[in-house]
Amino acid sequence: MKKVPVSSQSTPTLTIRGVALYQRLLDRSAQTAMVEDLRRVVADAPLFRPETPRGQAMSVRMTSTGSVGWVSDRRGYRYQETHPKGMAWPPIPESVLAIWDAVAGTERQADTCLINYYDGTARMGMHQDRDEADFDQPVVSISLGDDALFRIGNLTRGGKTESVWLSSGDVLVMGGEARLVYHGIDRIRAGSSDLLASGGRINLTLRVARA
Ligand code: MD3
Ligand code: FE
Repeated sequence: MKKVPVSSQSTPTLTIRGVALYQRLLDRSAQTAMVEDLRRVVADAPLFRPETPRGQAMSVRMTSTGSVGWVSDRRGYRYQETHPKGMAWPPIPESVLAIWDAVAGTERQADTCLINYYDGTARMGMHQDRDEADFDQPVVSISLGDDALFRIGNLTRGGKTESVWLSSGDVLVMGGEARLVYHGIDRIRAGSSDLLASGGRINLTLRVARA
């Protein structure tokens, strides 16, 4: 059996509207090791700043790993087999896949991991994740670096929302009815973590994109 370098915690510390939160699932050494793996990824597949289909630059910078990666430009949101610069995406690091194995609760393996980088002023507006082929497959998110204020809404836009601060090492699992809820990141608490030498926040989202 593959070694999973996380605490043996098997139940969420908090569940909000069906989103399971495992706080500090990764200890500091697991976080440091994951950041090292991500530095190698970003050296091969640099972060880029996507444009929305309406031509608005996003504040979050991104890259991907896996057989496909998420991109956005004037042609729309989609998964594709290559980075905008043309190369194949790097493989998903083993350290990251181990988290999927520990918490996703599905037989399928993730085929993509999106890497989002937030500087102190970046945010992500409320949206649904619906570019994947099978909504029965969960999404797993890993937070690294500065704290972020995560907001969760409803299955349709608008209505009451709930917010929770995410910290470095936290893992979220969105499955079942939570898979299609609106969600976003309102703001980053700049300087709240010293994990990343230049500050900011990394969020990883593991997904099954293809059918
Ligand atoms: C709830 N990223 O990349 S991760 C995204 O922190 C995205 O970078 C945010 O939303 C971030 O699409 C939030 C938490 C998350 C991810 C996917 C979800 C929450 C979700 C899908 C359904 C419901
Ligand atoms: Fe999302």
